[in-house]
Amino acid sequence: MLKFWNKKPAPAATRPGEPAAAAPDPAPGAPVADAATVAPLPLEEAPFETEAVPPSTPAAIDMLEQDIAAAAPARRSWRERLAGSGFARGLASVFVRHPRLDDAFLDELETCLISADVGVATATEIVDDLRRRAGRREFADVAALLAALRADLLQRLAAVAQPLAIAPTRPFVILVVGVNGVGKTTTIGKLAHRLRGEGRSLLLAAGDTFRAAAVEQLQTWGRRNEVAVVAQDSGADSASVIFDALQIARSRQLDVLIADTAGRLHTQSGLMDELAKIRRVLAKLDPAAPHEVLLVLDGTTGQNALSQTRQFRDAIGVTGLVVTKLDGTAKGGIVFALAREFGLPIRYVGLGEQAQDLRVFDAAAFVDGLLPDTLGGHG
Ligand SMILES: Nc1nc2c(ncn2[C@@H]2O[C@H](COP(=O)(O)OP(=O)(O)OP(=O)(O)O)[C@@H](O)[C@H]2O)c(=O)[nH]1
Ligand SMILES: [Mg+2]
Repeated sequence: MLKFWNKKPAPAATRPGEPAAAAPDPAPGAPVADAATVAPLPLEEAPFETEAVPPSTPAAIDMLEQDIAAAAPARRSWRERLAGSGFARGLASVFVRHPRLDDAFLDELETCLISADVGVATATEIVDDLRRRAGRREFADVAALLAALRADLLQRLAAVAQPLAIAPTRPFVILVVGVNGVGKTTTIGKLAHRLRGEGRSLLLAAGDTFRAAAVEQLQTWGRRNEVAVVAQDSGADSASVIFDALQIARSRQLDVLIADTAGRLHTQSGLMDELAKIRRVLAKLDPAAPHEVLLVLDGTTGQNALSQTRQFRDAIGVTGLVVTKLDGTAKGGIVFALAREFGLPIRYVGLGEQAQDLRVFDAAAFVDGLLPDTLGGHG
């Protein structure tokens, strides 16, 4: 139950150009960030004024209602979230239109998997196997075939369902990359919410210095989760923002630093160069940083996610994936294509826009959310 609310954000917490005196003293011997460019940080030292709001005041009731409204989607299951996906709807319709387990059913299943972004190779493998086994009369009914399909899909995700383990290295640096609009900043906000909930101390770095609104968007998430954001004016050097943030996170011995990056620069090669520079600069402070490079992919972009993964992997290295927007109209099958093609760990999926909607990737919940629930009379 939410007991405390932000009364207001710490004034000037992230305003550039604030006098250094407002910032708490760094640890002795720690590198000192440039006060002219890095805003003073509100961290353990009462970053936000909070106060208990008696539940009877109109403001408190308003807050409570907002809280309940925000919390409600979290209770929705994977199945509810994935029900609108092309995969789930397509599959449900195959089972309705083909009540009998015959060639037409299997052909249509294959078409359905392909159009749900699973990829031709995977779809063919899956259906060829089912066809062989159906020929051997292994399936008494469609329900038995569905169970076999479930097992096959699950097995394809077993190796990639690896949650992000935050190593005790302090600070654990997470660099978040991806093309524009995929959900990087939103994912960082949700991740901050999750990590704060686990009791970790963290810092966010507004490394997307290309878009003016990007800093503000990250700061909003920071305020919401009472997490400080290191930012400079837009147009600043992204690597230097993130470098400063790492210095600060180190001097304060914070658990995690999450760095946002641009999704678009003037040219795509410019973006990859900038990301490579961020890596180089971070390595000067900590050769192991970033400890995780999270590539965010938009689940609605289909096969394009494959070429994005290839590009980012080859240019800067990727250690984990986040697939967003799997609620709504995404087809969902892209997750299987990614698993087959790259075998990169899928850390999280985005099942909505709220803070609670970033879920640790759970292969069984995901597959069950895509498959028809009951077979009502088929078989
Ligand atoms: N439905 C849904 N929307 C999402 C999800 N994740 C992100 N979004 C929305 O996608 C839009 C873009 O998200 P951003 O976080 O701004 O994307 P970005 O990658 O930071 O974009 P740039 O900063 O332009 O590179 C926003 O409207 C988000 O609310 C999700 O899991 N589900
Ligand atoms: Mg962004």
